[in-house]
Amino acid sequence: MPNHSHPPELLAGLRQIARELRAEALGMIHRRGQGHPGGALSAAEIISALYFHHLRIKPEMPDWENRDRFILSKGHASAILYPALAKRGYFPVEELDTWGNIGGRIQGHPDRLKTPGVDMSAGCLGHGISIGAGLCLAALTRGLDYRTYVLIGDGECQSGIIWEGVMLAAKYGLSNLIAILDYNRVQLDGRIDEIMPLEPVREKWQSFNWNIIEIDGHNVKEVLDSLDEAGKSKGKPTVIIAHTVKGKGVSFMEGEAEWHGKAPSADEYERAMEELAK
Ligand SMILES: Cc1ncc(C[n+]2csc(CCOP(=O)(O)OP(=O)(O)O)c2C)c(N)n1
Repeated sequence: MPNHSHPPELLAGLRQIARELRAEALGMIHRRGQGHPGGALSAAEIISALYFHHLRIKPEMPDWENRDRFILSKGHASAILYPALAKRGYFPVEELDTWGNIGGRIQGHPDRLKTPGVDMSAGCLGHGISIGAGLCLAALTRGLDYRTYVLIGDGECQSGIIWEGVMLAAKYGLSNLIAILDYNRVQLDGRIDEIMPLEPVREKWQSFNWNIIEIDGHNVKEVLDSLDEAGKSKGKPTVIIAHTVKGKGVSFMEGEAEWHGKAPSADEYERAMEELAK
């Protein structure tokens, strides 16, 4: 992948935001007593780079028709998305404390009809690529130049509908569709390799005629470079295969399926925050 130039202050700022998003996400999960820390923490740099630099959005106009769309297809990782939306001004930061409240705007899984800035309701895994492809077709037919970014999980790729969407996007040459695979190699209760092997991942997407970029998903420079590079694709959708670590940033959560969907106790939360502060 060609090297793009980004000012060091930008990279440092995005790293810092990723740290803050992780802390916010764990705080939300701890206070609520439920949530999905593993897959939230693995996506922190990706969300930071998208929401605090790359996406063409206007938080004051969440329905602006030519905004870039972002779909958190792995909707269970909402704890990393909501703090980013709040920090960008889609809703007050204090509202994060209402996460999951019945009737509230910030639901456990993303709800497009309730939360400003959410472009697709998610939670039932698998649908982001197909809906993203639809949004991209809509852009082309309406003469709009927005792009659609879809964050998917590796466990999520076990859903057959992922591959239906992948075929469709290639058929229509949707270069305005960018999938980001959070390849943390662990799903709900075990390792991908044991439950349903996904390898060879790169060759799979290649055989579906997608443009492939492979990065370290915790390296903000590589994340930014890959997003820039994806924007240059002609006639092919792009998948950014982001190698990540489930639970990244908290040693006792890293790589552990146990932390897929469990809230930290008071003691665990304290230890986690100490690590994140380093
Ligand atoms: C259609 C569907 N099947 C099963 C589930 C239950 N479920 C929630 S998260 C998850 C594992 C997802 O793993 P992965 O995509 O790797 O997510 P990550 O590791 O990034 O959190 C499963 C099976 C679901 N939400 N939707």
